[in-house]
Parts: sequence; structure tokens; C-alpha cells
Amino acid sequence: MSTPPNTDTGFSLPGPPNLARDLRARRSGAVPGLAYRAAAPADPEKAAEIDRRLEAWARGLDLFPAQWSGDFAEFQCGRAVVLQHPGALDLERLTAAGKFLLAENVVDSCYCEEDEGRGASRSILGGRLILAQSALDPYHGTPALEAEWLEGMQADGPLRSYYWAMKDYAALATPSQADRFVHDMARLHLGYLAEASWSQSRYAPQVWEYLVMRQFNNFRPCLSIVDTVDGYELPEALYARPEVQRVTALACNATTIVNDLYSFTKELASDPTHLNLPQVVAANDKRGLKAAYLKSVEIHNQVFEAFETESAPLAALSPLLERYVRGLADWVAGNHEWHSTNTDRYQLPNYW
Ligand code: LA6
Ligand code: MG
Ligand code: MG
Repeated sequence: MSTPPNTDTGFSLPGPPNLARDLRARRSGAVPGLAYRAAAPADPEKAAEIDRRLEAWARGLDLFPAQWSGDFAEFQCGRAVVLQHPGALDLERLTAAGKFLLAENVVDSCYCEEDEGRGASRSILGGRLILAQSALDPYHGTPALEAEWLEGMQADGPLRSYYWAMKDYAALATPSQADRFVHDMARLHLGYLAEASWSQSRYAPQVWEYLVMRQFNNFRPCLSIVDTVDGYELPEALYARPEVQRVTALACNATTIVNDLYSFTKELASDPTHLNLPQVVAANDKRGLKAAYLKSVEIHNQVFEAFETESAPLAALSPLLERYVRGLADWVAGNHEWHSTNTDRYQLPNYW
């Protein structure tokens, strides 16, 4: 990682105003000035095969009504996991990652995001999420109550998707890897609850408070499975070390701030009060959305650079750690590529 990351600064020297250029919305490509690494290109055949498997799985479990099929295609789940896991051992493991990605987005969409019109409601979110957590982290009690729980886990698409995705993952992962994932999902659900609570009470967080919430409402569960998908295990004793936890969190935070930057216009259009980093910076700094957006790019870059700087000495410690931080870096790069090219879902603001 000795080469500098890409930073298409996009900033030009002052010159005569170019009205035509200023009026043109900048619709695709990477955010100017954003630090990122190029991802390994995704094999379209592989992505299409994962999508076929995921769509058949989703249909078999009746995860969503037929009218959402277009949204499934637009999301490009297969392409996402192929980009994010270039070292995947096989298609089975990529499909397991895809099932989680799909399930996590079904839960986010159906339980959390009220403006998406899929029945999400903040006031009942806590009760829904505790049951959803149990789809991953089974209930233990009397045989009769366990049978009721099992039946309850089939009640809706979000529960079915979590339950069946976890069954497949647990068959591929070690018990420690499966347990690690369960805990990262509990963190995600805690983040969802804080987001909903602040939205309901119209709380305007400080930037650091927002980023704490976003460290939990985060892509971390996706990065939590990089070793399983690549077919090895980073043992718990290494994973738990504070410096490994720190680079893991930095990678997860960089990649989640990337979502805030790419989904900024989508979220502004659907709900002008939707919290994301540029919005929170704007509310705190009171210098407008454009200045806030550019400052958010800088915050991202510092987090991204800290991940790169601090993961290099860890990679030098052991081949397992080298493989693990490479898996994190691959996920960050692949996720950036997916966001920057998924122009059906995300468009950039006209700030450059
Ligand atoms: C997506 O952000 C995100 F970061 C999540 C933690 C939710 C999905 C969870 C996974 C994959 P957002 P957008 C673990 O909810 O911008 O802002 O695509 O999604 O609508
Ligand atoms: Mg969300
Ligand atoms: Mg977003």
C-alpha cells in the first residue's frame, strides 16, 4: 500500500465562470477529492450467477412482492459482493455474503426507512428489531416455546431472510465467526434504534455524536465476514486485539461515510431531514450544504488514511493479519466502486 490513493481533486483554479458547466448536474463517477483504491473489476458472469441464486432464494422465501423486483435488479447485489470479495473462495460463500447483504437491506428498508413506503415505522422498531436479532441468535427455552419462536421467525420477509441467511452462513463459518457476526448485527440494530430515536425527537446531533451512531448503523457486519468468505479464519485471539479492532472500525467507518456521500442527494430528495454526514456538518457549521459536503469528504479521507496507515504495520506482523487487512481493504475498495457506479440508485450533487 505504498502508492498514494486516488484523489481526483476536481478542484480547478479560478477562471472565467463557465455557466454551462455549473448548471450541469454531476451525475456519475467518483466524488472529486475522495480518497479511495481502485477495486478489482467484477466478473459480470459471476455477478449474474449470484443474482440468479439470490433471486431464486428470495422468491422461494417470498421475501418481497413481485413489484419490488425492479428494485432488486437496481440494487445489483451480485455485483456488490463480487466487487467486495475478490478473494472469495467459491460461489457458495459469495452467495452467503449476498444473502446477508440482501437481508440487511430488506430489514433496513422494511423496518427502518419510513420514507421508502415499505411499512417501516419508528414507533414499533425496537420490538421488531429484538425479534429480528433472535432470527440470528436463537431463543432457548422449553420445547413448546422454542417451537412457537421458530414459527414466529417465519412471520415476515425480514425475519425469514435473516433466519435462512444465518442458517447458510453458520454452515460455512466457524462457531466463533458466526458468533462474531451475531454481535456485529446487535451493534447494527443498536445504531438503527439511535437513528430512529433522534429522528423521532428531531434531535440535532453534534458531528461526533452522529459518527458514533453511524459507527453502529454501519456496514460492519459485511466486513465481519471477510475471512469466512475467503475461506479461512482470523482467530478470536487476534481479532480481539485492540489494534485489530481499531483498524476494523476505521475501515467500516470509511466505507459507511462513503454511503453518506453517495446517497446524499437521494436522501435529501426523499426526506430533507434525513441524517447523513453532510447534513449534520451543515447543521453544526451553518455554512451551507456544499461546504458541509466538502468537509465531509475531508473527514472521510482522514478516516480512510488512518485505516491505511495503521493497517500497514499490522499486516507486517503475520500472514493471517496481512490477509485479514487485505480483505478489509478489498471490501472498502469494492464498496466504493459499487457506490460510484450505481447511478440508478445514487447521483452526486452539482458541487464541482
Ligand atoms: C446503508 O446506509 C447502511 F450503511 C446500512 C448500515 C444499512 C444497510 C445495512 C447493511 C448492508 P443507508 P442507502 C449492513 O441506510 O443510502 O443510508 O443506500 O442506505 O439508502
Ligand atoms: Mg438506513
Ligand atoms: Mg445512505
